[in-house]
Amino acid sequence: MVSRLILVLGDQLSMDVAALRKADKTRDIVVMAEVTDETGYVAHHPKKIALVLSAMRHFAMALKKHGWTVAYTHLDDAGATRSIVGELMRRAEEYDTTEVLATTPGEWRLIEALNNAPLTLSMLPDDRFVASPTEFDDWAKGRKSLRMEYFYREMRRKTGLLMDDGAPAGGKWNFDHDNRKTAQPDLLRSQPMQFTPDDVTEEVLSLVEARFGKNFGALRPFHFAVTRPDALRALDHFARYQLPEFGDYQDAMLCDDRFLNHSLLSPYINLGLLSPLEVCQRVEKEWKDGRVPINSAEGYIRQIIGWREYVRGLYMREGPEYPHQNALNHSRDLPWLYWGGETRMNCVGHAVAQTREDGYAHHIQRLMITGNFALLAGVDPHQLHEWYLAVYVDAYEWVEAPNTIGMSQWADGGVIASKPYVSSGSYIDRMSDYCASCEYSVKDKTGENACPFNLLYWDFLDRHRDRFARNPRMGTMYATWDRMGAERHDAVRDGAARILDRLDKGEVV
Ligand code: FAD
Ligand code: DLZ
Ligand code: SF4
Repeated sequence: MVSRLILVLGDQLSMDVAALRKADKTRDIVVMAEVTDETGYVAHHPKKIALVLSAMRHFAMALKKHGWTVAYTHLDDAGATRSIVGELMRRAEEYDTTEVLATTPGEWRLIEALNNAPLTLSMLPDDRFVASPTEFDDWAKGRKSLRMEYFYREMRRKTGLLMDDGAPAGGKWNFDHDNRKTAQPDLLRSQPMQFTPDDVTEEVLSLVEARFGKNFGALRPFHFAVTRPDALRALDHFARYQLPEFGDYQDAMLCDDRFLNHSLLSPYINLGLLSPLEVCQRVEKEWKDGRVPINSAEGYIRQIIGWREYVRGLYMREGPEYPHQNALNHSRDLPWLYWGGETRMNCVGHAVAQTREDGYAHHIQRLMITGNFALLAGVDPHQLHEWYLAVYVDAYEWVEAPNTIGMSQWADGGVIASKPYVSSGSYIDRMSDYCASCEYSVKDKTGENACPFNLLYWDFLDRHRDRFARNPRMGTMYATWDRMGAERHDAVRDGAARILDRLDKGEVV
């Protein structure tokens, strides 16, 4: 019988991925390829490239151990092409077959490239997700608004997670109300598990250093898991030591604790090393066994079968043009401070420094610090999208674009977020300890020393009054603004213009 080529992409590293389940070890060839189109479609953080390539190499070794024939292309192989399709064509010639079995890629870019390739392609649904794109579309059809909360309830019913005889465990679907505690620095708080690079990873680190050392981000130290057994250890560590207080501190930020109780599991789930359902089942078990309170278990499970599934469904539904949306017509260039340029804003400085060093920032830092600032400053959402796609080790367009374009920048005109996620400095002050050591004063609403978030927040609302004043969730904000009076309005507008002018001139803000 003729061999088929079984494509396994760098974020499909699961023995259970659809194309491998359908393949035949005795005759098929697994194709895996490190290619410059993938390592270079944005200037990825060096840690992200190292993580993907090392995890790919380890996965190929595991496949071989399980008896598969693997045609693996290393980035530096002589004769290698630039692209996934190029490598499939090369292997097709080598193995004298044009038949390819693939699991649907996460991104439209690659789906389209594969569909246009002169190959006999079968593209199987990526069933690592709880909901298929069709299920999401069925849920979305005919709804006026696509609120995550209602989709999440469907996912709870479908998976049976945290369900009690058809009703939500604990009597409520959502315990977010209990999840807004501020955190204190705590030396005893457990941090995500770290791993020491083995020889394979060291070889990848040298390659990445030589080829991508100039990209934004520190390559070393490198402590990520690159195999499924290690990713399972990271999950176990999180479930035992960090999960119990995950809910309480989900929205908190601290200068000296970059991770708080966040799991740092997104890189492993997105690569395929962990399945989203097994992660949720483990979390549910911790709650069932009485080791974890319901607000933490529910809060965590909601992030995965709620937000993660929802953004994926939305990305597939909205199509390839979604990352180009710009409902507010924002056009400011991404300020240099996002690439590590000097800033006096302690919160942004911390979020960016940590992004550079770790390739990681947690959700509230992404949404309410870097995202919030960009939205208030009117940054071009596509430039910001490319930044998020590049700088985080867990970034793939299917999950990053809805979070950036939709949730964070309101650039999709409100498909995801019923109102823009904007805040003044007081929210940041309440949820973090950044303001206490900032050069700006969060208490000052106007003047040279006023927190830029304070100035830009009111200026943003003022600039977009036509769009948002009638939004029922924003009425009180506009009423507050209106009560401030003309003199304060002028001071806010002048102060905001000063900040924006400095950004445009590349001066320190
Ligand atoms: P935890 O706080 O421990 O959360 C648990 C898990 O829930 C995560 O591992 C993740 O799988 C899932 N999750 C949580 N929130 C979301 C969400 N909003 N969307 C999808 N999944 C979620 N997440 C990515 O995986 N890749 C991205 O490229 C990405 N880009 C983002 C860009 C912006 C502007 C924003 C606001 C959020 C983005 N997120 C992204 C979502 C979220 O910030 C990360 O999933 C989370 O910070 C990962 O860290 P963690 O594993 O410690 O998360
Ligand atoms: C992110 C990434 C990188 C950096 N490199 C590769 C690679 O060399 N080969 C590969 O197959 N995949 C890589 N990936 C992951 C892909 O970009 C990912 O599969 C698509 O973005 C679809 O989600
Ligand atoms: Fe950020 Fe403003 Fe607080 Fe400074 S004062 S840390 S700029 S919110």
